[in-house]
Amino acid sequence: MALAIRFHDQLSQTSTTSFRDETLRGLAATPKWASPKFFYDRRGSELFEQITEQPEYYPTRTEVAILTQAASEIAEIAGPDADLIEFGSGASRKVRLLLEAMRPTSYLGIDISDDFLRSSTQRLAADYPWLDVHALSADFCDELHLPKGFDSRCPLAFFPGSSIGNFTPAQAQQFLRRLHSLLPVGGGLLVGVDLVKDRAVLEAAYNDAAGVTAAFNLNLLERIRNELASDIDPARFTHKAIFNAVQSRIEMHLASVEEQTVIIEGRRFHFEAGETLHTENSYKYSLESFAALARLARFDSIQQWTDPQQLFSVHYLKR
Ligand code: AVI
Repeated sequence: MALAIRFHDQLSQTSTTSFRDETLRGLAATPKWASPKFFYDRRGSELFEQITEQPEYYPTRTEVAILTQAASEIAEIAGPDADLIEFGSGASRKVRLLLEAMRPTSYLGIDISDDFLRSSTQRLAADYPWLDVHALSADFCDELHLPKGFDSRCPLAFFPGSSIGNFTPAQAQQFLRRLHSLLPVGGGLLVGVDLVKDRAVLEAAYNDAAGVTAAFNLNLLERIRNELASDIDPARFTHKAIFNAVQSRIEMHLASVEEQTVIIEGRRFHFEAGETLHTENSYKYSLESFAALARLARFDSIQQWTDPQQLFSVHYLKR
């Protein structure tokens, strides 16, 4: 019999306020920006799942292939008492490979997308009746506390998908430091990191021919139109994704197709034709540059796995 999921909510009651306040702050800045964490309402989470199935978007299938090969080695390094904590659990598909190899007692999924988290952890609880499943809806960019009732002596934190690349290197280091203090000595962090490569391969991954990434990016404007008092029209913006080689990052933007003024919560924001709203960075690392970043956060790099084409990497870090 599946144990009931224990659902814990740490999303502040102010999450709508923070969407509103951050949106207004980003649009008032020069250049204009928006935080990528607001991509993930239900529609955005669904679109992201579709992105992972696009032929151009290599990270997901490559990481799955790496994890499939490495799962038993990961289980061995983690040890028999390890429990799993997944950050940004989304559809929780990759973690199944680890659950099957490790057979932990407990699993904690953490995600900002509340109802998406509920349905994916419900599926895990149904499929793994031996697993004690916890779900925590939280913004892990904020201060994080493990929920009461999830007691693990030896947790392995899992942060897949190169989500760490959506932080600037300074923010990534800060996030790793916070994880370092959250984990007990001996605790591990398994993190998926996208590798720097040919511009053409990178740009294709963020400009899929089916237009799913474009819809994902534009969905942010749908959210502004639906959740805030706004006349913003997504049809008057286009998706743009380019590789910035100096910063080693893919940048996603929404470019205004014409000169226009939009109203959000009573405030007016002017766009020149072609002016962009910078919506996301996706940093790409080398194996060495990521290991160096992890060392700055006082983690030891225990093992790294990659694919034959060196597209993607998975790092086992230990506290
Ligand atoms: C979630 N994150 C790691 C994805 C990425 O590749 O940076 C988000 C994404 N944005 C556009 N496509 C995918």
